[in-house]
Amino acid sequence: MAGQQEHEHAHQHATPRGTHEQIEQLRDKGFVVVPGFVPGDALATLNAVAREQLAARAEPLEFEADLQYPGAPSSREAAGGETVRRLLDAYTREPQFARWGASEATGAWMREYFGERVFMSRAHHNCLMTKHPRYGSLTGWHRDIRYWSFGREDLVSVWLALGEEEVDNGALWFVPGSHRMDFDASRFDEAKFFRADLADNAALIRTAESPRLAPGDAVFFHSNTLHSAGKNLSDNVKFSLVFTYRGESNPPLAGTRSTSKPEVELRAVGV
Ligand SMILES: O=C(O)CCC(=O)C(=O)O
Repeated sequence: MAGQQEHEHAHQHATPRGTHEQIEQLRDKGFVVVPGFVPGDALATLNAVAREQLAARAEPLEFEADLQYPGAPSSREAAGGETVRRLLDAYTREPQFARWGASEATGAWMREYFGERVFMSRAHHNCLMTKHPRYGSLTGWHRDIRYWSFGREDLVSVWLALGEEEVDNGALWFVPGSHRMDFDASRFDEAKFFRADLADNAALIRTAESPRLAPGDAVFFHSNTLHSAGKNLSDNVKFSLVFTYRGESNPPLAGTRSTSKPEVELRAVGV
């Protein structure tokens, strides 16, 4: 029975092999899993570096207590108050992280998606996300576009799973096709979370999928795709490396937080 479920699960999230087909899936569903995106050796290095970085607790850091999402410690002084949620600015923090933030494979994929030069935004994501057992919080339904100000709502994030990600350790959930839906502002709360208490929203949320990620898998998702994540009920910290990209013709709006850090161009080899 377990085998059968696994088969159905795998089938449900079957990923086309080629970039072109993966892009079509992203355009259609708002997310696509790319299995084995980080090969074994690089994955072992990233895992070692991620653990070193967490142990060193070098700034800039974001704490669970800062955000106060459901399940977070009530303050930095409370039990678990020092639980890290994000090790920020992954790109400048560690060369191995930078290598994956600006990898050749990601650059090629994004240039095909955007059809023009590609830049990584360092203003949000650009982080190592850690989800801790016990004090790691759950994240309500939202679109990541709330974090940014760009001319067009068309950015793509890449979430690299350094370990296994599944429902029980706080994996992401996505609402298929939600990046193409228009929602009235009243469907969101003041913090731009999608209100799960509204019947229409709840019906949509029931269609969500949580793709299981194996270590080294990546999930690419659109900045308008509704997504959420649960708590980590396992005994181990979950590590994910997350970066976001935009096309040349869609720069951040002047005077906004999205311009706060220089971006990184992902150049084609030899250019
Ligand atoms: O891992 C989580 O709790 C969700 C993270 C997320 O959705 C985000 O950072 O936008």
